[in-house]
Amino acid sequence: MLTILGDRHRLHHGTSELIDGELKPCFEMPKRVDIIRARLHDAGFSETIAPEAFGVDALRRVHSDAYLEFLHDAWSEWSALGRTHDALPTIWPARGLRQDRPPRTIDGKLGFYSMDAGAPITAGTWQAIEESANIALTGAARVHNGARAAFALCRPPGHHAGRDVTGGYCYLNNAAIAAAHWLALGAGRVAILDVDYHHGNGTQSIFYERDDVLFASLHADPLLDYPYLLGHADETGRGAGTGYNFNYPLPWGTAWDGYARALDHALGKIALYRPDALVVSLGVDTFERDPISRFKLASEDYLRMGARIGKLGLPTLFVMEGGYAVEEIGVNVCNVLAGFEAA
Ligand code: Q9C
Ligand code: ZN
Repeated sequence: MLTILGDRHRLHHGTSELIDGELKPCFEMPKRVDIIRARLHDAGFSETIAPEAFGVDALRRVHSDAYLEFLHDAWSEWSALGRTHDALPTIWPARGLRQDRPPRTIDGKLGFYSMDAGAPITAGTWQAIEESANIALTGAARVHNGARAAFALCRPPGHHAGRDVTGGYCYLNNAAIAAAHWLALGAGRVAILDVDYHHGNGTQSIFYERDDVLFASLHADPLLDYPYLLGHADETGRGAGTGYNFNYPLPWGTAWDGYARALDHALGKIALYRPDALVVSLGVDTFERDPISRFKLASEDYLRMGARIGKLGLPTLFVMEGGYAVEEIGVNVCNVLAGFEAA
């Protein structure tokens, strides 16, 4: 399995996030990539390459110009006020508030472009998210050029980021950017399978009205868990996208049997769609000992997950999303890739 990875993710290391009413150390940390890299090496996945630089046009297929400008300039505008700690929003564009007049000052912009306080902006965030997107783009290009599959070791993750909104540790939607690139390279249909514990609200919203990208997501029921405000089963797409969005909200405590039933259903929908390529938003926060999640998948289950995805026989790009049981994240990710290759 070809892996695309880089070092600039290290420039993004948020200090704290709001958990249970307290500021606690960020779960989304550079060590996640270190552990995955070490395990890739031990598991014999030694073919690694650095990302190429694709430029802003590849990001503009998914994100608005105003949002990209905001992300690019946020740290300099924040630090110009003498602030040295992470930039976090203090207001959000909730019901009843205008969505069409971006504020001019940084505190206003942080709120306007955020869904929560889960995506701190630091001095190196732009460099890290730009590289993370380039990692996904390089992976899509490699698979388009004939590789059977690739693993984009993206960090920060991306699936909660919408066209012009950050949230849940996400800034640029790497999976969506990869899918859009595949279409630009000539693919007619791309499917995205999101197996992160949390609903991929950003990815869903980006492609909700389109029939050239099918989105299927397995996740904790949004009535119970983050992101709370999207991910129900009755969200099936709109306009031309009607019938191309599939959500599988699952209860807390879901273990392999219940998970596999939903996964098989999603894979059946993807097979019927006959996509030219598959992007897998690969979160392993479904793991039984994940510190912020409540599913019960065991490490061996990730071999089974990879095998079922592999049986589709599609050109496939795995894009790293969540997973916070840091010591076990490498084993779980490598099990998905090994199961896929064995299929
Ligand atoms: N009590 C990803 O996995 N906060 N993002 C959870 C738990 C947000 C997760 C709070 C979780 C975001 C990419
Ligand atoms: Zn997640």
